[in-house]
Amino acid sequence: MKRKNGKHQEHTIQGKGDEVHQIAGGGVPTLTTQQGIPVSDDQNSLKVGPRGPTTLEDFHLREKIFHFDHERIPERVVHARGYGAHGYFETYEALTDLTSADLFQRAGEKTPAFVRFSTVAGNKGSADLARDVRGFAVKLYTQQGNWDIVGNNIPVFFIQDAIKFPDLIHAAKAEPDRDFPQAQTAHDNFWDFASLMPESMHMIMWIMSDRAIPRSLRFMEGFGVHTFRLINAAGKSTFVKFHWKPKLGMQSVIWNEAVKINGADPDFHRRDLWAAIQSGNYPEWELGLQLFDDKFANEFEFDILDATKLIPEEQVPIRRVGRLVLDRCVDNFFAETEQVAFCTSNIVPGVDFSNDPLLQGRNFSYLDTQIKRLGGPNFTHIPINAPKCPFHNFQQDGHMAMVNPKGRVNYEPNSWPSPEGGPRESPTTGFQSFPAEEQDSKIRQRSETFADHYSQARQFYISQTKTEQEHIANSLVFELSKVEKLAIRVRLVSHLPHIDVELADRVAKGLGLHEKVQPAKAARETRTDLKPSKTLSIVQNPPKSFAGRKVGILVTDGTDRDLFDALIKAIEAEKATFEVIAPAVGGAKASDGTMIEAQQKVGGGPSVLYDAVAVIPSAEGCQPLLKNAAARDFVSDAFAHLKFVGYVESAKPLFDKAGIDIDGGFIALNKAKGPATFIAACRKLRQWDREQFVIT
Ligand code: HDD
Repeated sequence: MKRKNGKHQEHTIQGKGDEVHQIAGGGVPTLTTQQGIPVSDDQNSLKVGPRGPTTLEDFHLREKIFHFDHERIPERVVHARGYGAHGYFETYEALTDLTSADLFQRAGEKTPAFVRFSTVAGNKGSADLARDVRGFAVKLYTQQGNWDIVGNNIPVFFIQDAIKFPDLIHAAKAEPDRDFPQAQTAHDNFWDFASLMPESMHMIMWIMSDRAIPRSLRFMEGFGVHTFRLINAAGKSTFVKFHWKPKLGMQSVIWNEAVKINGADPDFHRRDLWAAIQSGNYPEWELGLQLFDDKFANEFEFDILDATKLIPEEQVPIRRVGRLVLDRCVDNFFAETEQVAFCTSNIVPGVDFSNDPLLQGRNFSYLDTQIKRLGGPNFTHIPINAPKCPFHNFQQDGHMAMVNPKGRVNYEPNSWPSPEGGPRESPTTGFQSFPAEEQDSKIRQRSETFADHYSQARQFYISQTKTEQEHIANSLVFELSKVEKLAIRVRLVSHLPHIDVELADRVAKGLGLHEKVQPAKAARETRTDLKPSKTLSIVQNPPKSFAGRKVGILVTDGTDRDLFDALIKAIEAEKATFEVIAPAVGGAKASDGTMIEAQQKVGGGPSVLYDAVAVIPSAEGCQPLLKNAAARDFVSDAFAHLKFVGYVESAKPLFDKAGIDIDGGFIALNKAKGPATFIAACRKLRQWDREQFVIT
């Protein structure tokens, strides 16, 4: 511990003794401070003697710690937890008749895109499988500026007027005194608010459905929600609603599965997106347009400006006009996903807003929030937010100005000739607002045309399969059972008879309400003439294949190598993926003595992480699994979550031990064409018939 010759010989070595420790030279760059000063020692602060005190003079220490202290920016007040990726949008055909938007002028045009998916209520570190709306925000870097479609995976919203948004979010997030529950609406404040806001009932049906627990971000739809306008070169306006349709189809998990995924892999959704892109299985959505004119708007049963309503696809079919492909993960999560700033007010020539009062409020909120989050007005200088087309204006200065105009002229009009005089407005190519005629008194009033709160809630409910209806009832019972105040439970249930009497009874029974609940006073009677819309159901719109899904294969020493290989071949032929789960992550020795590589150990890869499972132990290898709780859970959860199970005879003792009765969803793999039959069955995703025998 003594100084030798004034040097800290023994102690400067501390922290550098590791054989992987490298120093600069021979192609390894020299570590520097932010000011570019080369650093000689990054292991020890500057001290008076080896045991201190530390000197204030140590600018390297101070700079390093100061920077660390400032690493966080405010997380988003909503949609804090999110995951982004880069890609492109490709236009199928020119849409010049509809819009002058540059990205729709040429078939085959590719526009760079960045997409951020998110949950709404939870903090940045919350688990992915919360029951929640998913944000689906798309930034299109067009040749005429950035266009943001800041949507959700649900086509309607809770409220009709932006003035209620702070209340909605306060009520949905953790309660302010106790700061829980995290990332869930299953608490008094949310249901108190919802029960007092009948306009939320349509959205409540959606968030209580399986839409709010998607299997993957890749398997969900996206919606622009509001009505917008497309404007063509002649100034003609067409109303439009935006839809994103996943190429791989829709898929959700089961609530009991969601709860377990959150424990097994809280990053399930982001890991899935990352893995798909890294492996070249690029997720893809088609952009669908619902186009309609003033006549339709006037005749439609509801107000097209009311964000709690949708237009059924049966009434206005969807025209698919392009595809969105995500083909690149971010290089740096913070720089891109955290700093990306979406604004509903970012639209391009050829697109315009409608008077939806929710949208009008959003147009203020997003810009405002970016200034707070990103620290000033220059957030468009951050590469992820900068347009990819040329841009010129006279805005200047402010915090962290990165893009600074050169020259003398910083105002307009000016009499300096080009180029010194700078950019000029363009009446021909510049953004033009649609000259809608507006005239009325200035009032605070909700339109009468927004008053029907139950009819589309009913339509959504009756469009679901029996199974899906049951899930809605079950989640209402679950959420309301977490509400402490009986009056709130009762008040919420009082809305349900307006949607469906049987649903109301089922929820009341599930909650053990002893007295009959009187229906709430309705501003409008529920319409019963709205027909079921098949496209609102997930189960009635199954995917065409098992592509993009994942099989978990449970193996042990002695697993039949030929069978394993045949199974892999069938999975890969379907463009699905797999993970091998073995008693040890080091892998298993197959029947022919070769090693089967494993990605998970039993317990590390529970079946909730897979869309289907194959259980192919050897008879000997199965024995230790019988005592293994995780192995038993692997099969009993697969059964309870209605998964297809490929199996061999020697797995049967494990099924017996888990109390499983083999049904039609179990496919014997060692029969002729076993693996192919198994994968073909998996295309149905779940053995729904089994649900009547399982209560989760
Ligand atoms: Fe919002 C973020 C979607 C209503 C105010 N919202 C945000 C994000 C999405 C949505 C996807 C995350 C964007 C990202 O990934 O960075 N919001 C919606 C949809 C709505 C909606 C589909 C209804 C149709 N939002 C809404 C209203 C207001 C806001 C009515 C306020 C009046 N939303 C915000 C915000 C956020 C936001 C506070 C938080 C972080 C951010 O904007 O960038 O400004």
